[in-house]
Amino acid sequence: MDYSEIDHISRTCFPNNNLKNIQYGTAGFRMRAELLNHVVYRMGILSVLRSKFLNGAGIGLMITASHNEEPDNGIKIVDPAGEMLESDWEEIATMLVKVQDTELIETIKSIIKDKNIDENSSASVIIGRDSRESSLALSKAAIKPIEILKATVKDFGIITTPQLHYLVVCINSNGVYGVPTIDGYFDKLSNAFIKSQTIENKINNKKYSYTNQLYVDAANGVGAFAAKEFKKQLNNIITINIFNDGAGKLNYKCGADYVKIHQAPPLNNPSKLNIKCASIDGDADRLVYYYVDENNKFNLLDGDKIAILIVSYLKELIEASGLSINLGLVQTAYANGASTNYVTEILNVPVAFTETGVKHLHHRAQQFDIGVYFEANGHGTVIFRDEIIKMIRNSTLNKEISNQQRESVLKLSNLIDIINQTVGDALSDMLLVETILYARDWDIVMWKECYLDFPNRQLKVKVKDRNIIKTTDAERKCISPIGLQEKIDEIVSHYPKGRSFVRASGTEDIVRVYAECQDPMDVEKLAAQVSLAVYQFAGGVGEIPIAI
Ligand code: 16G
Ligand code: ZN
Repeated sequence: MDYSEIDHISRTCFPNNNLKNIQYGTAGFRMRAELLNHVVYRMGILSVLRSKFLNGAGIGLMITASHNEEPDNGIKIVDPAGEMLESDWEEIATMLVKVQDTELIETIKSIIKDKNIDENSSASVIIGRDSRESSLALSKAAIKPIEILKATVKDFGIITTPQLHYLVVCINSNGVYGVPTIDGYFDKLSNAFIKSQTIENKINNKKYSYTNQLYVDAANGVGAFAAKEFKKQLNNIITINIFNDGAGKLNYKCGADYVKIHQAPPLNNPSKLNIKCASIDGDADRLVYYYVDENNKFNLLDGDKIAILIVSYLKELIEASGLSINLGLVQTAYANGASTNYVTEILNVPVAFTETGVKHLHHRAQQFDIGVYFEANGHGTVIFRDEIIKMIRNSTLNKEISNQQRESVLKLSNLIDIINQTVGDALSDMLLVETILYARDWDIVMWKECYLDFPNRQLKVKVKDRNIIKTTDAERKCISPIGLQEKIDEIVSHYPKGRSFVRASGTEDIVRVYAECQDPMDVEKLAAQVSLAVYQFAGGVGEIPIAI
C-alpha cells in the first residue's frame, strides 16, 4: 500500500485540526462541514481497511448530516450487510481521526497488524452524498485515499442514505437483494407498489375512505430528488404533491425532525384542512405523517403510529396465511406508552426495547422471524429472516392451500419487495403506509384514532459533563448520578400514568428528558420537575431547563 502518498496528501491537504471530544457516534461523525476535511480523508482510509479486513466486501460511505442545519455535515460507514459499522471499529474510527499527522501511517500499520488484515486483499468502497453544498468536496476528500490505495470506488453521487444502504447490500449480495443501481432501486419499489394495487382488495368500509392524494414535505433535501422520481413513476396510482422540494433552505423549519419535535406543520404547508401530509428528513431516512384538522389542531402520526399500522397489518396477513411466523416489534423508551399498550394488549404482539440508535433496534429486530422496528422520530423498517422469505415465496406456489391463504401470502410476498429492509427508508416506508391504508380503505383520521397517544413532552438540560448520566434497562433507568432515579420515581408517582426517563444525547452536548402522563395539563409540569432534578443532581449549567 502506498503510504508515502497517503502521508503526503494528509499533511499537505487534510491536516488534523485537533478537535477535542471528537467521536464516532450513533450517526458517525457530524459537525460543521469546514471541520470535517481530515475526518473524511481518514474515513476513506478506514473504509479500505475495513473492506480488506472483510476480504474485499463492499463498504459504504455516506456523506450527510441528515436533519442538521445546512452548515453541518457528517460521514458514516456502512457495513456489507447494510448495517451500521461494527462497534469495535467505531472506536478505531475515533482513534484514527484523533491521531497526529505524524502518527497517521504508524496507526494505519498498527490497525493492519491488530486486525490481521491482508494488505494484498482487494477492497471496494461505495460512496454517496446528500445535497448539501459542502458534500461534493467532502466526498472527493474521502475518495482521494481510496484511489491512492488502489481500491475500487463506486461513486453514486447525490443519493439518499437508504439508497446507499440498498446499493451496498445489492452489490454484496451479487444482485440477489436487487439490481445494484439507482434505477434498480426505483424499479424494485415502484413495481412492488404498482403490483400492490392489483392484489390488495380495498375493503369499502363505507365510513372512511382512502385518498391517493399525498402532500410530501421533502425538507429541501436529497429526498426531494427521490420523491420526484416516485411521483413520475407512480403518477397513475398516487398523486404526490411535493413541497420544500429543494428550492428553500435545507431542514429550515421543515422536515420530519422539525415536525416531530415542534409538533407543528412545516413551512409552506398547504393550507387545506384534513389532508394527508408526510414529512421526510434531510437524507430521507425518517418519515412522519400529519394533518391539520377542522379545529386547526395539528395531529402527528409519528414512528409509533407507523409501526402500529405495519404490525397490525402483518399480523392480520400472517394469521390468514396459516404460516407459523414469529412477529415482534422493537421500540425505544421514546415510544409513547399508549403505542406499547396497544401492541401488547390489543394486538398481542411482543414488544422488545433497546437503546436509542438504529443499530440497536436493527439487531434486536433480527431476533424475530419478522421484526418491525421504529423509533418515535420516524426511523424504522421491517426485516424478514431469509428462511421466512423463502417460506413465504414458496407458499405462493403451493397448490394445496386455500384461496384465502394464497391471497395473504401473495400480499406478504409483495410487501417484502416494497420494504427497504437494509435500513429505515422514508420513501419505502411511505409506499408501505400507503399500501396498508389503501388495503384498509382508511383515511388518515381513522389511522390516527386507532389509539390515542399519552400527552408527552421533551426537554433538554445542559450539564457540565453529560457523561455523568448513565442508564440501564434500555435507557429507562438512570444509575448515575446516585439518587437521581429515586427522585424521578418520586416525582412520577404523583402523576397518573406518569413515565419519565433521562439520557445523555449521543448527538448533542445535553441531557434529554422525556415525560408523559395522562393529563395534558400536567405533562409540562412533570417534564419541568424532572429537568430540575437533572439540573440539581447532574451539575446543571445555564438556564433551567430549555424547552425545545
Ligand atoms: C442518531 C440516530 C437516531 C437516533 C438519534 C438520537 C442512527 C442512524 N441515527 O441520529 O437513530 O434517534 O441519533 O439522537 O442511528 P440523540 O442521541 O441526540 O437523542
Ligand atoms: Zn436522517
